[in-house]
Amino acid sequence: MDLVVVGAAIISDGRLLSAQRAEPPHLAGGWELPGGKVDPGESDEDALVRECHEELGIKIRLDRRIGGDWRLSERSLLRVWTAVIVAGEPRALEHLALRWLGPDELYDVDWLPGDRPVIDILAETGIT
Ligand code: 9L3
Ligand code: MG
Repeated sequence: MDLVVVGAAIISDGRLLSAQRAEPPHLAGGWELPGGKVDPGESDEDALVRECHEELGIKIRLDRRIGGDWRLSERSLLRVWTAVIVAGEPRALEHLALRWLGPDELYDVDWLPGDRPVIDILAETGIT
């Protein structure tokens, strides 16, 4: 069974939120869509709302799924939803930094390889 990781493409005022990982060492410094592992017995959607609260201190509402299962590694896959913030202001509680990216800035950060194809879809379809 693959480990399911969920990620949020949080969009606000036409900009996408990117977050710089602090760990593990081989991923630290890379940028990702915030999120994390789904716990046993938890739905993907609940996990994503929980992770964004833990990592960013915000409450989000999921909007639409982007693509299907994005392979992260031999054992794990990534599922992504677009989302909007319904409460709070994102803070880097577990990341090194946060950055809002406008439509022309989507490739200004060094995305983790697993997230790149998702960013390509966002760039093609537009983030607003
Ligand atoms: N991961 C990759 N892209 C993402 C996210 C949220 C996570 N957008 C990878 C990094 C870790 C694993 O998935 O190897 C689990 O993520 P986390 O629970 O450490 O955030
Ligand atoms: Mg995480």
